[in-house]
Amino acid sequence: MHTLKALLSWSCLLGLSTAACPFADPAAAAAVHARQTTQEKPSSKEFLEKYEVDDSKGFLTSDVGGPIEDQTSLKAGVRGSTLLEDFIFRQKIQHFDHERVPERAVHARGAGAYGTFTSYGDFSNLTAASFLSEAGKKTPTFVRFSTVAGSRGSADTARDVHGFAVRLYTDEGNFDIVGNNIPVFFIQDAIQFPDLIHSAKPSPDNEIPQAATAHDSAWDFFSSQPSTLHTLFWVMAGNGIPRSYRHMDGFGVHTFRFVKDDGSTKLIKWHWKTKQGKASLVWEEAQVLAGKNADFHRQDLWDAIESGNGPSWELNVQVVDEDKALAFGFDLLDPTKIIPEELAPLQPLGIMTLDTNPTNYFAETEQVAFQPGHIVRGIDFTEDPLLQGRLFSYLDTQLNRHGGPNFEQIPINRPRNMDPHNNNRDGFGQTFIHRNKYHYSPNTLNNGFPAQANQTVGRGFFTAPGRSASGHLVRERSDTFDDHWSQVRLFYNSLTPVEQQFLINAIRFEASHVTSEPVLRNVLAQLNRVSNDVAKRVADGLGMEAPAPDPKYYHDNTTRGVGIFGGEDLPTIATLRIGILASVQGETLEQAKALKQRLAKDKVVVTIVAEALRDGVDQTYSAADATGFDGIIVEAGAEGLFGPNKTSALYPNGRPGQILVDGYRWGKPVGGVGSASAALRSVGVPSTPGVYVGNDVEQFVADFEKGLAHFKFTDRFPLDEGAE
Ligand code: HDE
Repeated sequence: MHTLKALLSWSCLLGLSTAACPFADPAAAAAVHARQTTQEKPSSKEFLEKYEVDDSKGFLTSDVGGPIEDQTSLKAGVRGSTLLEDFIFRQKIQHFDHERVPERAVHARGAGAYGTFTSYGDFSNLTAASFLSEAGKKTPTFVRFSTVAGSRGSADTARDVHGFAVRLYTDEGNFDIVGNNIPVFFIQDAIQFPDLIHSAKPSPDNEIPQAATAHDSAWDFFSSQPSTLHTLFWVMAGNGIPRSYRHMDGFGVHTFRFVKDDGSTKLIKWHWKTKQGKASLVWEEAQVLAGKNADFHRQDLWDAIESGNGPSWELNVQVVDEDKALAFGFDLLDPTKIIPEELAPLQPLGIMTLDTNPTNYFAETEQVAFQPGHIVRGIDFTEDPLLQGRLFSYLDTQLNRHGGPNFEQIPINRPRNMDPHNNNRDGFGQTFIHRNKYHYSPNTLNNGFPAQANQTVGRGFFTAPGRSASGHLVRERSDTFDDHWSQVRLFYNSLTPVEQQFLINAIRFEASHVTSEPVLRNVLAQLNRVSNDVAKRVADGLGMEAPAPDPKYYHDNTTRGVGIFGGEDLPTIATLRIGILASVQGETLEQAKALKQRLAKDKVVVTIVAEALRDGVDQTYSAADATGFDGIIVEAGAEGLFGPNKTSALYPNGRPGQILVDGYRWGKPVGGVGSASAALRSVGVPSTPGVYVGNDVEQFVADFEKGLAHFKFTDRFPLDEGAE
C-alpha cells in the first residue's frame, strides 16, 4: 500500500500524473478542509464550555485524579515534623508557588469580555476578509481593555493611553486588531519602544510612582522626543481618563491594507466607534477613584454585561488609495498622524456587542495572547516601522509569558473554525496528539497533507502581490516623518476652551512633579512649537518664563471628532449611575424607592444611600462617595442631613454634603426633589445648568435624565484669565 502511494506521489512530483497529486488538487484539499472545519456557534463562550471544570459535586482529588483530603499535612505524630512523602502537601504548595506567570511588560492591568461582531454587508469590493463577506454574518469576539504603564494591581483610573485589543475568531482563523483608545502613538520606530516605556515606568531605584507619568524621566523623554507630543496631548485631554471602557473609541493606529481577491489593495485605518458615546472623568475624580475603587473600570464593564446592557462599537474604516500615501502632507506610514475625517470619511462595516463575562480571569483574560501578526486573508500589513517591530515583539512576549510555543493551544487562544493543521510539533505543554508521522513538507508518505493553501488554492492567506521592497540599507528616519507639531496643533485647535483648559491643567499637574529645570525648559520649548499660548499658560503654572513664539507650525485648522466634551449628548443613559441621598427617618426612604423604580425603567442604575443598611438602602453614607455616581439626587425629607455642623457617628463628618458638593464640582448633574432643594442651598450649590429642583417628580426625572445624557456641565470649571 505504502509503495503504491509512494509511486503515485513520485509520478505526481515528476509531473507524470496530476490525478495522483493531492496537493495539486484543490478539490481534494477543500474536501479535507471542510471535514476539519468545525461549525461552531457564534458565541465564543460555548466553544470554551468543553474546557470548563465543574466542582459543584464529587470529592476533592489530587492533580492525577485520586480522591484526597488536603486540610492537614502528614506529620510524624500530631506535633511532629511534616513528612517529605506527603505528596498531597507537595502538590498543593508546589502548584501555588507556580501560580503566577510574568505580567505583561506593558498593558498589565486590564479586563476582558466576549461578544459578537456582525457584518453590515458584503464588502468584497474592499477586502477578501471572510468576516466581512455578507450582511448579518456573525463572528465571535474577545476584547481586552487595559491601561499601559501600571502593573497588574494598579488603579483603573490612572491617566494613560488605554488598550483596546479585539480578537475576531473568524471562520478563516483568528484576526486581532491590537489597538488603543487614541489614534496615534508616541514614537515612529519600534526600536524606541523600550526607551519610551523605561522612561514612563516607575523609577528603577525605588519603583515610584506607580501607573503615572508625572515624573522627571517621562517628561525628559517626551520633551527630547517630540514625536510623543501628539499622543501626549490626546492623553492629557479627557482620553487619558475615560468614564469607562464602554465610553471610549478604539483605533488600529497604524495604516493597514485591505486586499481584494484579485490582489488589489487599499490603505486603511481601523476605528471602533462607541455606541455609548464618548465620556470622560475629570482629573480629581479619577484621582479619588484610584483610592476609593481601584477596580472602577473592570467593575463597570462587568456590571453592564451582567445586567444585560453590554456595550457596542461600530467598526469603521478610512479607505485611501495606495498612491495617496503621501498626498495629505504627511506620511500614512507615520503612526503619529491621524487622517482627518474631512480627508477620508469613516465607512461603517459592522457592529460588535459584548455580552458575556469571562468565567475565570486567569484562564481567559490573563492568558489571551493578542498579536498584530494575527491577520487573515484579505488584510495585510504596511511598512510602518512601528508596526513592523510589533510583529516581532508580541510573539516574543508570548513566548516569555507562556514559557514555550504552545500558547496558541490554550482555549482562549485557539481558533474557533478548526484545529490547526501544520507540522509544528512538541514543546512544553503540548496538548495535541498528532497522528501524522510525516510531519514535514513536502511529503509523499502522507499524500502531501496538510496541503499548501494560497491565493488561488484553499482560500489561503496571501501577501498583497503589489507590495515590493527595495532600497539601500540605512538607519534613518524618512523625512516624511519630520513634522511633529502641525497635527498636535490641529488637535488642540479642535477642542472646546474648557477641554483646552483641562489639557493645560493636566500638563501643569504632571510638569509640576518634574524636579529638573532643564527638562521643564525642554517641555516649554516643545509646547511652544505647538502654541505659544499653551506654553505661556503652562509656564505661568510653573512660575517660569515662556519662550518667545516659535510659529513655524502654527495654523488655525480644525478637524472634527477628536474632542469629548464639545460634542452631542450621550446617545443612551442606560447603565449610568445615580445616587439618591436619602435618610432612614420619616417618609424619605419610601419616596426614594419609588424614584428608583421610575429611573430603572430607563435602565439607570440607582443606589439609595442612607445612614444604615435597612429597608432597601443600598449603601451607607460611610461607604458612599460622589465618584460612584454620574448624577446625584437628594430625596425630599433628607435635607436635614446637609448643612453646617451636621454630624453623625455613622459616617465621616459632613459626608452627605460632601457627596453633593463633589458631584457638583466634578460637573455632574445634581438635584433635589421637593423640600430637598434646601440641601443644595445649605452646601452652597448654586442654581446653574445641570442643577435641578422641582416638586413634580415626572418633570424632575425628565429634566434630570437630560442632564445625565449631557453628562458633564463643563461651565462649572474656570478658565484661565483671558482664555476663551
Ligand atoms: Fe503594544 N505591546 N507595543 N502597542 N500593546 C504589548 O504584548 C509593543 C503599541 C497594545 O490586552 C505587549 O502581549 C511594541 C501600539 C495593546 O493583551 C508587548 C510597540 C499599540 C496591548 C507590546 C507597541 C499597542 C499591547 C505586552 C512599539 C496600539 C495589550 C504584552 C512598536 C496600536 C494587549 C503583550 C492585551 C501589549 C509591544 C506599541 C497596543 C510587549 C514593541 C502602537 C492593546 O509585546
